[in-house]
Amino acid sequence: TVPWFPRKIADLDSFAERVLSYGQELDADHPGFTDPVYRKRRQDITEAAKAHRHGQPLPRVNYTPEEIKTWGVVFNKLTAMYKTHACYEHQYIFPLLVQNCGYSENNIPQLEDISRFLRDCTGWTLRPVMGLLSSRDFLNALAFRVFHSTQYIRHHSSPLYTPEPDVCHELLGHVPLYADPDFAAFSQEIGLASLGASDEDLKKLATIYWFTVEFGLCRQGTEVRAYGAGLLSSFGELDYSLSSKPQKLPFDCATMAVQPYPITEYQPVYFVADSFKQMKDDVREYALGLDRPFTAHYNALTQSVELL
Ligand code: H2B
Ligand code: FE
Repeated sequence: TVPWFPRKIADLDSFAERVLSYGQELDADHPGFTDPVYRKRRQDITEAAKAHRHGQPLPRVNYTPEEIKTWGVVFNKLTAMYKTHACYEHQYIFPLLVQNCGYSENNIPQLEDISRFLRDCTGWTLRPVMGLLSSRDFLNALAFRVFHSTQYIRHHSSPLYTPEPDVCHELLGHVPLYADPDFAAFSQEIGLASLGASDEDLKKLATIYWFTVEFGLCRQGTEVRAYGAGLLSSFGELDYSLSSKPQKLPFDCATMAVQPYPITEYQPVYFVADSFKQMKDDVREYALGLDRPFTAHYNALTQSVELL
């Protein structure tokens, strides 16, 4: 039997309650674990995310000077590296986010403003989320061109480290590429493949997501550059990933889908793609080989999934 999956965009409302970890509870190894002020702040931000429903404006957060300071440290460290380390698409889009969405050292941009901007560019929108979703829920949303984004920021005691996604990871790492039409189409393709996928196939798609959207490298002219959000939001790994230390394999869905990876260390292996267009075609073809009695299409006019 085929696992349940969302058929229309409002069905994503049912994900709001189903977060796996963090959100309000913090593990003992989280830098904010013993800070009651931080924990209370997280709770306020995640409560608003939990209450959000499709069609409503996204909650605005009035960030504190301390939070903005943390953002500023991360922002300056990373933007200084983008010229030499980020893919051209990221570099092209970043100034547009500065102009249109309030990206700056002194301001944490608001999801509502970014979501409107992305919708104009590629039809992608953001949804606020309390914490980590299951792989299935998270990938299913991509089929609707919806990206779930956290809204809280890492603890100020370690601005260059976070054990979980935060607003720096989402807004600096993920958001820029969702304004690129080819990357947008590629990412949606993973989402469409995940709808009703078996647990085994879902794990493979989550692994493809890991090696592309999170940790992907791409060839640009004679150089290799980063497009993965895990790299573009990590000062240390961004530099390491382009060095000669890790292994770099050519982009291939079937190889990538079963490649083991560590989650708490720098990646020993990266996959280098030729173009987002090529990636999209490859994932679509890969999806045809999965064990599923239909193919899924997205009707953007009705914002619903059609099965063929
Ligand atoms: N949930 C949230 N909120 N953000 C993510 O980036 C995320 C997630 N990534 N759930 C998913 C899991 C990823 O690790 C893959 C698809 O397993
Ligand atoms: Fe991420």
